[in-house]
Amino acid sequence: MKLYDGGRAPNPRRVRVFLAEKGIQVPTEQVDLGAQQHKSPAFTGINPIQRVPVLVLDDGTVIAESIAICRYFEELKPEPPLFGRGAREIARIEMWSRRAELHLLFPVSHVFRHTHPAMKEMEVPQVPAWAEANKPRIADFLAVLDEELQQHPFLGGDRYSVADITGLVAVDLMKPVKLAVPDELKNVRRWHKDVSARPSASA
Ligand SMILES: N[C@@H](CCC(=O)N[C@@H](CS)C(=O)NCC(=O)O)C(=O)O
Repeated sequence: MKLYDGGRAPNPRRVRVFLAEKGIQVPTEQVDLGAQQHKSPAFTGINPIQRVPVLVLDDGTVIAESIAICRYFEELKPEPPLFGRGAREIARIEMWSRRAELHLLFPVSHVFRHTHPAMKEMEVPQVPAWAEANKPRIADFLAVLDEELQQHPFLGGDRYSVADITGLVAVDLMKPVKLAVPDELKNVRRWHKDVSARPSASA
């Protein structure tokens, strides 16, 4: 199999952190997004959506979408269970995973894609007003997250999970667009420190 990776980009990082937590190594090929390699005919043949990450299995099966790739590896190697165990935990992790994507990673990505000079070629047109519209959504969600993290150490409960990976990547993407977790959100700050200290965070 081969994982088409994308350097510092947030979605490929989600998969790398997941693999590091699982202790799985996968042959990897870097796709140079800055050079628009993901728009080449060769890569478009693999993923017509022209996005990374993409996993190609030995039989040629193509699996795109970060969470789909993570789910594939969860099935291959269930330990540690990063999507949870049992109906209750699986559902709660799924809930926070979706919330972390829809209400944090996506809005932060919109801010990044619509304001950062590095995204000029990729996000056409950049709409700075859309970035501005997303900023309060990020603040609102972080406040909700802070309440949750008062009750539990991790997004999905007592166990580190794929929801924390999405949350970590999203909060880290706030830095290049000069957004920060407010000081008063002590629980989010504590959680971010904890998940950043895991060896997988540098994957
Ligand atoms: N929903 C996809 C998103 C993939 C995605 O947007 N990847 C970005 C890098 S983080 C990309 O390939 N961007 C290239 C572009 O926007 O042209 C996933 O979860 O993997």
